[in-house]
Amino acid sequence: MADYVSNPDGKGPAGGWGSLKSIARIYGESWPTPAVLETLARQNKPGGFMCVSCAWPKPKNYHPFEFCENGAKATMWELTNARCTPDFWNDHTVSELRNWKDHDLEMTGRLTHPMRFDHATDRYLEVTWDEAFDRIGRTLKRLHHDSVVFYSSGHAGLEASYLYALLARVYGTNNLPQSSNMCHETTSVGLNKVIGSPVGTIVWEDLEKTDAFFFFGQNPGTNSPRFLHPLQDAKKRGAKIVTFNPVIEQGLVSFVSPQNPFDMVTGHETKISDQYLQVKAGGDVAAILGLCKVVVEADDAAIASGSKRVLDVEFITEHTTGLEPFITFVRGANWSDIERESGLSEADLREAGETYIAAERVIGVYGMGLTQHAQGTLNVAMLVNLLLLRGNIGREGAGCCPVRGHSNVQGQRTVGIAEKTKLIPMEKLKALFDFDPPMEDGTPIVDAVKGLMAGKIKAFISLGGNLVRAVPDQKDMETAWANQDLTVMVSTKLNRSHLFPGKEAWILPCLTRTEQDIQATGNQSVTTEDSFSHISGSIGKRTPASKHLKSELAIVAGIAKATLASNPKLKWDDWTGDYSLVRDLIEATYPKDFRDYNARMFEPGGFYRGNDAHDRIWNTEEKKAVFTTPHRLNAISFEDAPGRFRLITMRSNDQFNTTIYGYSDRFRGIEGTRDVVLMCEDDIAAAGFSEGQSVTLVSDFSDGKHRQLSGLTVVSHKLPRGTIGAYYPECNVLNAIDHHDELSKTPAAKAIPVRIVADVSAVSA
Ligand SMILES: Nc1nc2c(c(=O)[nH]1)N[C@H]1C(S)=C(S)[C@@H](COP(=O)(O)OP(=O)(O)OC[C@H]3O[C@@H](n4cnc5c(=O)[nH]c(N)nc54)[C@H](O)[C@@H]3O)O[C@H]1N2
Ligand SMILES: Nc1nc2c(c(=O)[nH]1)N[C@H]1C(S)=C(S)[C@@H](COP(=O)(O)OP(=O)(O)OC[C@H]3O[C@@H](n4cnc5c(=O)[nH]c(N)nc54)[C@H](O)[C@@H]3O)O[C@H]1N2
Ligand SMILES: [Mo]
Repeated sequence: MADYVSNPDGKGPAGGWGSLKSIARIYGESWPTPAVLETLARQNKPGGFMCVSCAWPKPKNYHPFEFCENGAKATMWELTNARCTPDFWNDHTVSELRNWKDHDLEMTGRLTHPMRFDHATDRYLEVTWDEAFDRIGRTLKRLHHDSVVFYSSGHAGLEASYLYALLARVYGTNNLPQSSNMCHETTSVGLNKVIGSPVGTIVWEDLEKTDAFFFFGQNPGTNSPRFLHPLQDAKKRGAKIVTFNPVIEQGLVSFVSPQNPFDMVTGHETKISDQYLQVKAGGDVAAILGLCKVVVEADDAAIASGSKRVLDVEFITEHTTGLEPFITFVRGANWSDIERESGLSEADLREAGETYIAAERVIGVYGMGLTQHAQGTLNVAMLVNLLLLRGNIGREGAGCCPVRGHSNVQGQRTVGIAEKTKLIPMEKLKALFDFDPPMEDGTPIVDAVKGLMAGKIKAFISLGGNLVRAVPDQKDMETAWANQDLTVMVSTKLNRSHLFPGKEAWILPCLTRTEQDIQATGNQSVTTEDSFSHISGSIGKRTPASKHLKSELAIVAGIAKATLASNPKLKWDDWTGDYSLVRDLIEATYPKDFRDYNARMFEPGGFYRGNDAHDRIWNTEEKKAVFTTPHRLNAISFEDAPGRFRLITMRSNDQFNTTIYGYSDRFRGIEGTRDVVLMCEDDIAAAGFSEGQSVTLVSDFSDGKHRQLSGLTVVSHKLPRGTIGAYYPECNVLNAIDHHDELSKTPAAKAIPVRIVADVSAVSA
């Protein structure tokens, strides 16, 4: 605790005027009309539209403006006046655009027309929708179903997603990987393994009742800023917050609510974390082991003195398995190993452990800092161990809270976008649609990318996303992507994946959730599911960016009609005309989750789909919650070595994944560039570098393959020794496709082994 200060580099609290200024900057660049304010006022409210940014839940009792800095940026980014029309291609070729930055590509504006890539001229050309569907259908019919992948990024609503999964299965494949394969697959696999739930267990009311939040590798200030409001409320009623993060993230330090006039005028900030522990990247297994050790020692002392037990014995006996070997391991662990592997002191861990014991109800929050590691599922299991010791799952004010990414990433999985057949009620699909669903598992992202590189995957349909930029081994991915027979991208803006067109390549531009979606029965609403498993309706009211756009659902139906044999049960036109019919199908397929779906979709705060672990029903193999004895003390797959660093790939406050809004990471004080590497002063000195020097990061992964990223400026930042940081997606050239979580195959993007060398030009300059 010694050197934690509320305002580490004088950068000011999260929220507040900085947040309004940051929104206004995007306004200056691309905000079209004052009508946007009207749109923002409807964001995340019943009868309005659900944010296109992250999956943080929408409260029943909403604020006047229920959006955050980054949700507003995401909305305005979509509502830009700029248009990337067919004329754009009169002046540019695809080869030339490869030299453009991600930011500049998306700044060209909303895509307006369906386009086909023309190899002769190296440009995209305007086509009609009929031509696009017809030719895509013909190519898909020619290809083998195993060689085609139907990817989705978590944007599209439940209705389009359900039909997309149906299209893939009737076509003959379960190749339905999703963006969550790169983030919370660790949760789907790891949390499911230990508590039988692939998603978090808490609901909104738990946030209001908890006594303590333990944060592991999740950054609410940037990635789920509306979370800062319940955190601020919790602090006001005396709840404690303990944070484990190698980087000091401003949103976890202090917050000024832009929704609160008093706070805004006085600059009154709420201190968020009571204790901030700068764990090493990959050091959480040991850190959590330390916390468990404090709990077990306190319990042993309670037994010896005959006082009240610290473990929740009743809960453990009735609901869990595996305590004995785990507790033996904990007793046997020694503090010097824990300190070395976590980078934290025994004293600091004891203090955090005491906070954990003192709290009656605890919520464990986590994000990519736990999931994107070679032992990510072990990280998740360790957090669950800690929670189970005191019965902190399935009880009011307590539980496990993985904070999801894309706005509908969780929901897409719920309605069938999944490569694993065991997750899908195939018999129901068979009965509803009169076809034989494929019974072999499909491919997750890592295997799909490897299949591409090996030439086995020949076509990718992308419902959103920018996979070329999002996956490891980006350079090889560019070549492999362009070698495909067919690439189809359903997109809103131009991105790098469009610049590596397959032999036949299409861009199909779609409406976004803020826009009207007029079909045969009028303006359609769609639904999404948030991180707390609540389903909310969303209605767009804005005039579409172009009259040539189609909805995601209509595009899916268009491809399906052109590809699949006719079948009277597949009523693509009827479904496109009236999305409530699709909701009926979802309800018929998943009756327990979607009871009275059409009637309940506009309930304030959304309707709750339910969660068995929340009710202490454990759908694990053991039918109990499982204690996991760790097989190692860190979450990485390599040894430390002199000159080898653990690279965290970071998100700035000015991006949404591969969409780069701008070059201001104001919370970390980095302005005007993303080409930086953050290191602590001692590491800079030990390596013989100086601040401002230009360096190259070189992969030090065990396969020995050469991967590098040059031209990064060294910036001094308060980090643990041996842990360095640089931005995603730029760093994806450095990661290896084989570097992933052992069980879930989530790419390990938070501790990439690298070396650092000085750039020659910089040395001689
Ligand atoms: N504005 C904005 N919002 C977003 C996104 C965005 O890019 N921009 N992306 C969306 C998506 S798809 C997702 S999945 C989520 C991602 O949201 P988060 O889960 O918050 O993801 P990151 O920012 O990648 O990393 C989270 C934190 O982990 C810390 N960390 C890194 N390594 C370790 C470690 O070994 N241990 C611990 N304890 N901490 C570590 C990092 O310092 C960082 O603060 O956000 C969603 N929301
Ligand atoms: N090194 C490293 N790599 C990472 C990560 C990391 O932390 N570090 N994070 C990983 C994570 S968590 C994720 S989720 C992935 C993200 O991977 P993806 O989901 O594939 O990428 P995005 O950047 O979210 O996709 C952006 C594109 O989506 C399109 N789009 C935007 N809105 C819509 C819409 O409403 N509909 C449709 N159809 N298209 C739309 C736009 O054309 C835009 O260019 O990256 C992963 N990669
Ligand atoms: Mo994500």
